[in-house]
Amino acid sequence: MLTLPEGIRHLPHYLDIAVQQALVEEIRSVVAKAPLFIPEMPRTGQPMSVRMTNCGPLGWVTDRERGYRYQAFHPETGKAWPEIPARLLALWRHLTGLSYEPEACLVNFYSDQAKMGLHQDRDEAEFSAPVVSISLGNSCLFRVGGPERKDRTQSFRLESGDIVLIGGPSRLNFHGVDRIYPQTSTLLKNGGRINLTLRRVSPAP
Ligand code: MD3
Ligand code: FE
Repeated sequence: MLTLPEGIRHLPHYLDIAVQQALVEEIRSVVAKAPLFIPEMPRTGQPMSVRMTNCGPLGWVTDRERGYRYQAFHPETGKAWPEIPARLLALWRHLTGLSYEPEACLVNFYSDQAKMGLHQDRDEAEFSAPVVSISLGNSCLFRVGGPERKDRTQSFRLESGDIVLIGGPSRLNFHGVDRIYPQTSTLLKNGGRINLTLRRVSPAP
């Protein structure tokens, strides 16, 4: 039996195909204004295999010199991030019941070879707000552990249209993406996977 850690809710097949397609179009328009960049590990400059961009007042970026951070502008164009599509703000409102908006929507693009190592999300100043994660395109094997790196982990599959809500006691749990399963979705014509995470970054009002 697979029981997720307390505070993590997996909503399989939450978004229907039409909504998934509409989201992909909206993300294409975000990427046209804010091109995908290759994030670098702090200090080593080692490139990550996932490509990223953001929408919203703040975006998550990382490079060798300045490390992990949120900032209001694209690291290469210097332009403000595009707005978060209204459909995503409505989803956040509906799923969280919160009266304030997310400030960042991180867009992760995984090629079929990409992965993301086990890590914590701790660059936000507000940990009481949940993270809302939306999966589009090919399926992945997702891994989640506890608040310490040594804690036992469990893996489960995330599919296109799935949503994961991460909150409360699991907000600082270690997690990562072990692999993408090629050809498990027809949503993205060139394969790969998109993950969107909606986040509150600064203290909630
Ligand atoms: C569990 N992204 O962008 S989203 C990330 O699928 C990230 O692209 C993964 O990890 C992805 O930082 C996973 C689901 C997620 C997000 C935050 C979490 C799971 C989490 C925070 C704590 C525990
Ligand atoms: Fe993360």
